Amino acid sequence: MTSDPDTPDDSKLTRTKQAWARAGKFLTGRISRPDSERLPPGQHLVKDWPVLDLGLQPEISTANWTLDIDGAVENRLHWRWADFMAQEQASETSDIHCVTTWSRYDNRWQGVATRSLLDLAQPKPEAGFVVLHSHDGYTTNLTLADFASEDALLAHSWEGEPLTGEHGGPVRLVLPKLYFWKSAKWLKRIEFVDRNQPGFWEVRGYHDRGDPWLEQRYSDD
Ligand SMILES: Nc1nc2c(c(=O)[nH]1)N[C@H]1C(S)=C(S)[C@@H](COP(=O)(O)O)O[C@H]1N2
Ligand SMILES: [Mo]
Repeated sequence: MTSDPDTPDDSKLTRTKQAWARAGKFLTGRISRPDSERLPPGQHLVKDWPVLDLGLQPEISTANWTLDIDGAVENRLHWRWADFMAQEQASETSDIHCVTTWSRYDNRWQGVATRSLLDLAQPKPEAGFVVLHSHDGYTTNLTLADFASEDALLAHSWEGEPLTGEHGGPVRLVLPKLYFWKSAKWLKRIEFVDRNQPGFWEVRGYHDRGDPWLEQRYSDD
């Protein structure tokens, strides 16, 4: 133990701050960048919003919509539309970066923060990964830490309007800090798992993580 008066080490505040540091409290995961550095390497800006998918756009009404949250969680959840809309609502404005090189700035999303979902579902200690399952058969994988990003949403609205079918409505993930293929459209199930399970594009040569700032487009092997 040090008795150096400049390094008080046992105040209540210090202990509280240490607990916050361990929990990652207040970590936003956001980096503020000047405008000149807002576009990740190799991207170009678009003003429209391209539609990209497997060519099969399932039509799901909110009346028939359900979302399952299962796997390695303490509390499995099965939400119908009213359950989902009764959750705490969040808004985020974020940029889209698609691996096919287009980016779109300032998309205003509304939905349920993934962190709210995690508070309810309580992933078990072994749940280090998440698999998203969609109605078109698409899957994509994330680490729990990426899924828990502060600005990640299960989005039901874009620019104040319900998310259209072609863009993944009723509900899609929006995870701004990774390339947009990680943001699964037509979400139907969120599965927590103890091992990484590469999804549709990840087994077809896309990078496992997909950080646009590191240009993690395709895997090296
Ligand atoms: N269910 C599902 N989600 C998906 C896809 C898909 O084919 N099916 N394509 C991904 C890809 S490659 C991209 S770039 C974005 C496109 O979203 P957008 O059509 O709303 O622009 O959705 C992602 N999520
Ligand atoms: Mo994409």
